[in-house]
Amino acid sequence: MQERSLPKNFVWGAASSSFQIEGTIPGDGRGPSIWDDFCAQPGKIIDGSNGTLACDHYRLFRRDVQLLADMGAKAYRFSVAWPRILPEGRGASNPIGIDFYKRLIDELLQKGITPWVTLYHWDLPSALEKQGGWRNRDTAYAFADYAAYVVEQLRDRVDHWITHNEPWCVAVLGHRTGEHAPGLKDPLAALQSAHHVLLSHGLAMQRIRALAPDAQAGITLNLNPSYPATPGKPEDEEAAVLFDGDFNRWYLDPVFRASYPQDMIKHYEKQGILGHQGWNFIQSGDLSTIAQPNDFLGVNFYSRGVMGDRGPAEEAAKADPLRYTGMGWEIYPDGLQDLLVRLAKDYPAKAYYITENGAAYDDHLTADRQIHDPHRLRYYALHLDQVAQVCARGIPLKGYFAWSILDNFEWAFGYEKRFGLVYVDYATQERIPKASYKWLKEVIAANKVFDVL
Ligand code: IFM
Repeated sequence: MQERSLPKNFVWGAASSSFQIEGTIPGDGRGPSIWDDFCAQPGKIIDGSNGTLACDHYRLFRRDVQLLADMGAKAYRFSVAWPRILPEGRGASNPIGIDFYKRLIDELLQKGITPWVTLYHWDLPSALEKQGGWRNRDTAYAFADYAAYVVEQLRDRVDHWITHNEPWCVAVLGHRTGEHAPGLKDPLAALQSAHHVLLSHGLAMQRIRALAPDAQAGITLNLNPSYPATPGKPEDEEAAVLFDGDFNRWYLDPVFRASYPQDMIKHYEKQGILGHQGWNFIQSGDLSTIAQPNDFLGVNFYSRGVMGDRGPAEEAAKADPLRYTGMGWEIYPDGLQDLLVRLAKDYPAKAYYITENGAAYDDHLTADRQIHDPHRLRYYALHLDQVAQVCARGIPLKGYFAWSILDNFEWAFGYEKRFGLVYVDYATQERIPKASYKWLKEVIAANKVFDVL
């Protein structure tokens, strides 16, 4: 790997989300979310855990901001918990909740770290789920009102807004496969939810523009470039187009082109999942609402999809930490460059930011309480090498947020999967910066990616 510089003013940061790190302290006015409810259902979270304490960031945030500052982070991407702000999802607000974010942001600003606020990272207020959650169009309007309230409260401190994190996960993992809250296995509910989340993005963008005209605002999508296992083999090629449609284009097209992809409309129709009301949940004018001009697209990149049979050798390779992460996700750094080249061509944006990228691996504390995480460090190095190459091609990739600053609650995997640059000893809440953190700190200081292998 050759040494490569990043552009001047490149935004280096790390990311987190509310439910994954904050903890839910009784008596602070926060209402329950669908993730509290999901965790309470036996068998949903692999280690039976929940978000009650998580990283106790709600109380320890100053320590965590110091860790970001020590690493040299220029920006921190975190999410606001909707049920902390509006415990019932709409109506009365909770001043203790908004005050928490004001204190967090003040701490960041004092340390010269720019806050990037995600308005929705999956913790929907339970009260709204009782009314149909994202299947219900009203939730899109409730989200826009919540977003406007948060922007009003924080616009004196915040200039970077992300409406949603990974609508694909909300729709598909939450409503089609049931792996995430609210745990439905209903493909029609997934399509409805995807549409209402996208609609709520557009509605919230309008409110952000009105309230904070000088702020930068956009959405974060998790994108997974797809490849045929055997290039040229028609079934694999077709499957790759379908995967791309379901995973990427279903979200990119409405946001950038005010339309849903025709081939996917036909595909879902052929699957017979639409019911007698057909596409009625998409109302006239929705797509132009969704396609608000964005200042940037946030891209969460972890891996790629390969469609078709890759043979038995590939199955065996899953145990190889140089080829697969601890999540069983293939390490394919070239995919990051392929993806950004494709985005720049098909979905041109003023700016792109990698708003998440990182890897879970099993970490082991040494006797002197260190974490040597060579595989995670290698993952970062290989991906940052691609980031530098993308920038060198003149594509406006303007920043990179590592996922995540801390080990945290990895949804259905509970605390078993560690994505942090900083190890969290959950028994004591001690924070231990890993070798990858120390390496990234040097990279940020040099504004250069260099070899570590
Ligand atoms: O932990 C998640 C995060 O909440 C959303 N993007 C992917 C990460 C790793 O799975």
